[in-house]
Amino acid sequence: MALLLDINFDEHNKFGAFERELPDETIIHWQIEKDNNPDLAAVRYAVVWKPQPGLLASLANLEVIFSAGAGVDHVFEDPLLPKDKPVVRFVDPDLTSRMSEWVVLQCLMHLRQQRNYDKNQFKHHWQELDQPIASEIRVGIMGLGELGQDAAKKLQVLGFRINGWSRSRKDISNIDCYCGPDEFDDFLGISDIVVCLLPLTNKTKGILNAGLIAKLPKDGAIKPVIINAGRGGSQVEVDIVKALQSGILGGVSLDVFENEPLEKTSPLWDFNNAIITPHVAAVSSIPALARYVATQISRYESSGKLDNLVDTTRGY
Ligand code: NDP
Ligand code: OXD
Repeated sequence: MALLLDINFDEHNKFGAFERELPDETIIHWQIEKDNNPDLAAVRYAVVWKPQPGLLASLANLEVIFSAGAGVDHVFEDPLLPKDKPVVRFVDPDLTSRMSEWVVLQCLMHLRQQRNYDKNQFKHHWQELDQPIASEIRVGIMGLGELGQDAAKKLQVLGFRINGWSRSRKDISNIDCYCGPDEFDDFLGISDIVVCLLPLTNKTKGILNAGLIAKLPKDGAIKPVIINAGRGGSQVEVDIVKALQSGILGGVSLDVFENEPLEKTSPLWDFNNAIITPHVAAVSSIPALARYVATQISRYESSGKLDNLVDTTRGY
């Protein structure tokens, strides 16, 4: 049996992790070995991030596709994706904790006006700024999945008031849960900070747009803020730029972009109240990913079962 790895974030040279976790399997590192025409006939499992289009279709004995990240939109972008193969996404406490760290950091950056203090520091300017407390702020989390629910819990510890919005109805203690398009406007109307942790699907594409921004509260303790670490395809950057220019939005934190890397000419780089990170909110740890894949393969081989299967009709 062989496992094929087609992931492009190998800079940390942690590939030994897969060999350690799956010592009896042949591991084919596609990015390194592709020019040597490796034998793909034995490949039953593939772990991919933005796979080379057509590669998965060329694996005659492929059984399971593992996404190297929590999101799977990059897998579905392959026009030749074999539709009959199960797709498993990466769900792991390591990834979840990383995302919650980022989300909590961003909420606090905006709450405590850290960017304004940074600006004043560089001017050697001593000035106290208006300071609401977390319990005055309503954070609306779009996407109450693995990541959204963990971020919610950690924000609650700091006192933030949490609302959540998902596709299906949820009942989670201490979270005001909204669901579906019918309850979206009510959810937005009470969300001072919107945190988007949605997958990219045809229903979530472009959802962070001027219409959404117009529905955010005007009576909050801070001006509305948008935080997005879901996918860049969910945001309409031209609308976000206009809302920052007009002052409707008090700030944004964006980890993902319509086009990545974000173009050098994008106006988003230059707002003091726009915090930009290069799609690093929750990078998959290679050792954690290798452990996860090895556990799943062992379970699959003994029982035929897999966790965290993607529903291909929903797209996530
Ligand atoms: P989950 O599948 O666990 O959760 C997704 C949530 O989004 C669910 O609550 C789901 O609702 C909700 N949702 C999906 N479609 C809709 C819709 N049309 N309307 C309302 N709610 C919707 O995913 P994760 O929490 O694990 O990950 C979320 C996303 O985060 C990933 O898909 C990926 O794009 C992104 N991500 C980004 C990273 C980064 O570094 N920037 C790192 C990791 C992930 P329901 O519960 O009803 O199904
Ligand atoms: C993911 C990501 O989906 O890093 O895991 O974007």
